[in-house]
Amino acid sequence: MKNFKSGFIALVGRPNAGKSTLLNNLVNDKVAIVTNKPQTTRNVIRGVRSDEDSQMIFMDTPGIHKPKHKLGGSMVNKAYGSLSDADIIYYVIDGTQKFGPGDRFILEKLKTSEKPVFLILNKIDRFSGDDLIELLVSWQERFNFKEMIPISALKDLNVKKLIEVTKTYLTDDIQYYPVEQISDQEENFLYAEIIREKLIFATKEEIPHSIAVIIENKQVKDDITILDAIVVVERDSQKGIVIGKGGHVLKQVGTLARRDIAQKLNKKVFLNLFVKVEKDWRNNPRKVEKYGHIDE
Ligand SMILES: Nc1nc2c(ncn2[C@@H]2O[C@H](COP(=O)(O)OP(=O)(O)OP(=O)(O)O)[C@@H](O)[C@H]2O)c(=O)[nH]1
Ligand SMILES: [Mg+2]
Repeated sequence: MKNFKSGFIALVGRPNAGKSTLLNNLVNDKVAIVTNKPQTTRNVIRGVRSDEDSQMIFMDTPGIHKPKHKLGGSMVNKAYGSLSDADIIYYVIDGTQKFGPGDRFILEKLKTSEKPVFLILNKIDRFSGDDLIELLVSWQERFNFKEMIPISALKDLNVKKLIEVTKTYLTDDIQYYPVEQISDQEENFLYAEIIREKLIFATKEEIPHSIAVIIENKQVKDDITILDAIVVVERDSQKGIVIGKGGHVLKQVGTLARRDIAQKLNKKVFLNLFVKVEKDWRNNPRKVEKYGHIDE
């Protein structure tokens, strides 16, 4: 193919900046779960965007934060790991949030990389033009960004421009993935993530962070897929909340997740959810590996 270009792009930033929303927008599909709660993403998720003369492999990463558990430590390490795999780095920020110690910390990390770093100023649908210029000026002074691009990942503002600019930085000429492939995720991981997304929305405070989901069994019978999923929590009290009075919370989660999975599969889905308590699993390296989907 003449003039074909490709490359790997890491999306890094603080939790809740909109990295997963941006990944989904860039690949025109929902490959990563999105919630309004920070620290939603726990793994590096690759999304592939192919067109006639380019292929971009975007790596969504867990939000960089000060870890309080082994799980958090593993999440942050994965985000760092993506920096070395990348050719280009998008530093995604939530433009509605003040510059803080978290940003300072990430910028120090980015200074040790020699790769082009773009500032992706996200959520511009939430503020006015004058504020935007002021913000861009303040960020310009903090780091030698190769590009600064204001966008709204959610409202799809300026994302096309981001893609065009990124194309000019691609240097490889290898087609890494078949054109029809948009993600590197295992099916069962994706289903577990969809269930986890619904559970995060259905719970609050520490519970969303304490939840893990794994698919224990999958059976395909004619045009029906039967999934058995285990929802892991850290305490008995959390188990009660996740199940809800008369099972109503789990039932609601199951309905929403089943709908999404059926849509992905274009098939009928039966979803059985089981809740299990694994005391303090987020601090147990072996359990973090198992429930945090480390080796997928
Ligand atoms: N208003 C507005 N909200 C956005 C935009 N992009 C993302 N959001 C919202 O911000 C929240 C966090 O989005 P995510 O995409 O999950 O953020 P993330 O950076 O992947 O978060 P972690 O996985 O926790 O690191 C969600 O409620 C999104 O709907 C945007 O452009 N505008
Ligand atoms: Mg995310």
